[in-house]
Amino acid sequence: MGTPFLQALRACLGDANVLVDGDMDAYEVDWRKRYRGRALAVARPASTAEVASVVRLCAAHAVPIVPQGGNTGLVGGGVPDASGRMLVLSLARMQQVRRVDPDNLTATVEAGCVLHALQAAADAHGLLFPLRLGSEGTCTIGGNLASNAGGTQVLRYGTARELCLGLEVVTAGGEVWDGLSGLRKDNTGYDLRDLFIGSEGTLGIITAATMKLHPRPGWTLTALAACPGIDAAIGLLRTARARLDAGLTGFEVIEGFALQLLARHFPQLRQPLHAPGWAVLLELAADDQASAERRLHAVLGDATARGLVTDAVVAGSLAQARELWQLRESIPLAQAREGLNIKHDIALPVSAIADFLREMDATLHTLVPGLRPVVYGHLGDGNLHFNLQAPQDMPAAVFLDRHEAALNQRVHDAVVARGGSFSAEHGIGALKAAELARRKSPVALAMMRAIRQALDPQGLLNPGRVLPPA
Ligand code: FAD
Ligand code: 2HG
Ligand code: ZN
Repeated sequence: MGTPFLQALRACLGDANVLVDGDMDAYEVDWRKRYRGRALAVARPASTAEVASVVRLCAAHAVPIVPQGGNTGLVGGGVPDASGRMLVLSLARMQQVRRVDPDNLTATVEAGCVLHALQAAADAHGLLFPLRLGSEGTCTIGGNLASNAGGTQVLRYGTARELCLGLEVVTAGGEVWDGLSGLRKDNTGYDLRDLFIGSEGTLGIITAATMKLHPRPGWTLTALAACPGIDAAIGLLRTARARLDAGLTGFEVIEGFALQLLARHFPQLRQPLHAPGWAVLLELAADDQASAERRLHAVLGDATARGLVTDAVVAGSLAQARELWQLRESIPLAQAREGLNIKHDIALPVSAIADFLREMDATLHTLVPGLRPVVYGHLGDGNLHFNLQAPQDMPAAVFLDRHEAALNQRVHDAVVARGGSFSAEHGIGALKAAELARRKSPVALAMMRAIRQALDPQGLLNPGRVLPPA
């Protein structure tokens, strides 16, 4: 039977939707297998009303809640801690696409709707939902919004925040806020929507969202180009921006060692360029095939003439484009297979990136000889994944234990000194809560704590995440 809390939870959701003991494993460990906690139970509500009832029950019994969508988060914010006291509130059963409104260019979906399902729903109407992540087959719109996900199309369409018009949220008190507006203009007071986006489950439970759709481009073309160095890749970005403007929809960089890891762990993936120093994956959209090809060749021709590009392949079909994207999207998996690594998800002004990388190259190896940086990311919007793999002969656990703190400090100091961010798109979660407390100004921290206190006075929503205890 369990405690009065579990009995009430079962009465509310039905026995099948309250998991305990051995059934909770998949909910208790994060994608990277870096955070493994223990939950009190897992609740799987099917509607907003059920979410509200569960939250009211938690408030009455002082049970902390960790909301969970697809559990693909990379900062340990979506799994319970080790206390055995937290309830995992999974939104996975709330998957409905409530409405697609082609004239308003919006779709309203439930929080547990998988990102790929929303992309497909938009596509079925001849429209585009442009958020694109390697985890799109599993991550959910609720999780995307709670972490303000970025991905590969941010330079053209913005982050999850910029794609969201309205939200439905269950508050910490178990009330439902219906803010599912589809309006592009609405200046009626404080923007509550933007408070919840990026709050990682600490201010409310997102149960549904109205997202912006876009017209689907007439033609999309993808190319992979070899660049001799990061300066050349940035030169290519400047050229592509100047010539393509809003037609440039993706601009990803991959450093040579990341390609070597791909070859080691995914030998079946064809690598069309021969051992480039850096590779750039570039995507452009145009009205039709002829204009897409003309514009892309102009960019590559110009860049080649100036020595920025030494080799390039252009996808001749959708399948070939998919293959090129698969290379890029498989890097996090190749890294995971190589062993647990230290992730730095950083944003910098594009103009500061080459200098940052030079400083890292000159200093990090003296801290940890044999260190293996894996550098790739969304150069088009200034977001790099500057991830550090252990030296070949050092077990990952020893590497993290001995060197994580010092490496984080060195990397984040260099980022902050250049006006950058130590969390560009993955959020704070448990991984970076202490770093946030260290690096945010006292004024910013005080405002954040005041907001959290006002919206969740009992401190039951994802405690310990984003803001560490004062
Ligand atoms: P979860 O992992 O379940 O949760 C993430 C956070 O949001 C947690 O703090 C959780 O408590 C909270 N949360 C979840 N649902 C709700 C809700 N309904 N209401 C309130 N809080 C909630 N991220 C990027 O930004 N860009 C990328 O390119 C990218 N690529 C990735 C590639 C791979 C292979 C993987 C594994 C991850 C990648 N990610 C990327 C990270 C991750 O997929 C995204 O952060 C995604 O948005 C998380 O969605 P989710 O549904 O899995 O959320
Ligand atoms: C990506 O861009 C994701 O592939 C994951 O944001 C990055 O695993 C990472 O560090
Ligand atoms: Zn990324």
